[in-house]
Amino acid sequence: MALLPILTAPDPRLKKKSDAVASVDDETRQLMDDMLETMYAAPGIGLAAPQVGVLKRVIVLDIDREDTKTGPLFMANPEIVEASDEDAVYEEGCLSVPEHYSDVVRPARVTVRYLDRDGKRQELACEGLLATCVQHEIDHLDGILFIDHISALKRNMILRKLLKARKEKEREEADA
Ligand code: GNR
Ligand code: NI
Repeated sequence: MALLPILTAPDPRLKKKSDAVASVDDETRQLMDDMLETMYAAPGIGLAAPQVGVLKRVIVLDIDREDTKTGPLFMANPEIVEASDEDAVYEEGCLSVPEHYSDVVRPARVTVRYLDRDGKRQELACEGLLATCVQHEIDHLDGILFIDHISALKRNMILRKLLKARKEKEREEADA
């Protein structure tokens, strides 16, 4: 297992569309395991492969680590096959948009079809935070961040602050 560095916006790799995996092989499983460790350490409740610079359609989720009944979810090639007409609003955050939070409107319930860690086809009905999180992660696979769902004014303000924070960090590192 290994901790992987998490990319932050603005980064061109976060805007790219990721490729489907041909099969869930040992390399995919290694990626899933490293992503889970990275997500737990962050800490976060979901992580998508492009956030660690790997442009593959792989996500991991665990919305409640305390809940031992439902362990982590590993998904390759996840697809939303059904979405409710009813919407829900959640205040979202993202490990690639550190320290910024905004309300995002999405379908309240979705059904996701995917390949699990064993390469077995699965379908899962999601609601609540899990529905929000799985949609947030699948967005990453299509180069979409939660800030793409809010007003351009707010988005550009956040992106400006992220760039400024990065430049300050680079300056500190250069001075050290
Ligand atoms: O850790 C995370 N928390 C979160 C909270 C509300 C809605 C979505 C998320 S996902 C985020 C981790 C992350 O950036 N996944 O891509
Ligand atoms: Ni995210």
